[in-house]
Amino acid sequence: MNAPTNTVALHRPTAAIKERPDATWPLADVLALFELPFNDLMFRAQQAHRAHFPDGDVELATLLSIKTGGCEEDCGYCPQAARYDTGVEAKKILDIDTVLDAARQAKANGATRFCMGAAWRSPKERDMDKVEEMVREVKALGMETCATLGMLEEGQAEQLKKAGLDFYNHNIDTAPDFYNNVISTREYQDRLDTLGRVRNAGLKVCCGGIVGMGETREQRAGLLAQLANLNPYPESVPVNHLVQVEGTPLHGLDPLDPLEFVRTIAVARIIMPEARVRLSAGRRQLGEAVQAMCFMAGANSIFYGDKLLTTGNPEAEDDRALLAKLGLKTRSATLESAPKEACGC
Ligand code: SAM
Ligand code: DTB
Ligand code: SF4
Repeated sequence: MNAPTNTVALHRPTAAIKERPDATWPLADVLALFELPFNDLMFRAQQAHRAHFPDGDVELATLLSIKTGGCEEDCGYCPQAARYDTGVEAKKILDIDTVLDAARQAKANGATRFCMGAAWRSPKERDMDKVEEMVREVKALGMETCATLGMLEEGQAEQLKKAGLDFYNHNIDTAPDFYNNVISTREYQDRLDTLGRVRNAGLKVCCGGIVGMGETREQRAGLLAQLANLNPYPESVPVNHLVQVEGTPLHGLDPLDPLEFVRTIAVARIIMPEARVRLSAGRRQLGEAVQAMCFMAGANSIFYGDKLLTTGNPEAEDDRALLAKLGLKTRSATLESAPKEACGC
C-alpha cells in the first residue's frame, strides 16, 4: 500500500489551545445547537471549521490492540469484556517487535499518529515497563504516540510522558446521567480523575465518547458539554458510533439516525473549534455519503487501517479513495513528532 500523496503541513500545533477561564457551554446552549435546522447547524460548523483549520486537512491515526480481550470491566458496549460471550479471545500483551512492525507499516501507509490500546481496567507496574518501551520506540520512528490503557494511578501519566507519549486517550463515553446505564465497574468521576492526571503530567488529552447507545439527544448534548467544559477541552475528540457486537448488552438496539450522528459531529466542531474531531468507530456502517457529511460538519481525523481494536474499519485503500474523491488532503507529520536527528537542528 502507498502513502497518500496529497499532504499539507500542519502549521497550527494543538498546543495553541488556550486555557479558558471558566466553563462556557451550558447544556441548554449545546442542546439548542442540536435543535437548529440541519442546514443552519452545518453552516455554523463549516464557519468554525474553516476559521480554525483553513487547510481543511484530515489526520490519519492508526490503532493497534497491544493487549486484547479478557478485561474485568463491564462496559456494556465492549467486545473485550471477559464477562460477555463475544468470541474475542484473551491474548497476552504483544511483543515489541510486533508493535514496531505495525507502527512502521502505519507510517508507510501515511498515518501520523499510532495509538496503542489495551483491554485493561488500569495498567499494572509490570505492564508499564513494556508500554514505555513501545512508546519510546514508536516515537523514535517519528510518529505521534497515543496510548489508551484504562485508568491511571498517581505517577503513571508522568512515566508515560517521560517515555515520549504525546496523547493519552481516555473517554468519558457518555453523559453523566446516562453513564450508569452502560458501566457499573467504575465511576464517571474515576474517568475525570484520570483525565486530570493526564493533563497535569503535560500529556495532550484525547477524550470523546460513543453515540447510539440508546441515549437521548439531550444526553448526547450532555456528553459534548462535559467535554467542552473540561478546562482546557481535549486536543483530540474521538466520536464513536456504537459498533453493536453480538454478546454485548448493547447489541440489538435500534440504530441511531445517521443525520443525528452528523449533528453530533457538527456540534462538537462548534463548541471545541480547535480540537481534532475524530470520526472513530462505526465508519463501516456509516457509508461514504454520511462520512462525507461528517467531514463537511467538521470531522478532521479518522482511524485509518483495516481494523480498530477487535472490530472492522474501512479498508485503507477505500479510505484513500474516499478522501481523494472528496478532494481532502491529509495532515503531514509535524516536526514536533519527528526524530531529533531528522529535523536538522
Ligand atoms: N480499556 C481501556 C479503556 O476502557 O479506557 C482502553 C480501551 S477501550 C476499548 C477505548 C474506548 O473504545 C472505549 O472507552 C470506548 O469509547 C470505545 N469502544 C469500545 N468498544 C466500542 C464499541 N463497540 N463501539 C464504539 N466504541 C467502542
Ligand atoms: C476511541 O475512542 N475509539 C477507539 C480508540 N479510542 C481506542 C476504539 C474503538 C473500539 C471499537 C471496538 C473494537 O474494535 O473493539
Ligand atoms: Fe475493558 Fe476498556 Fe472494554 Fe471497558 S472499554 S471492557 S475497560 S477494554
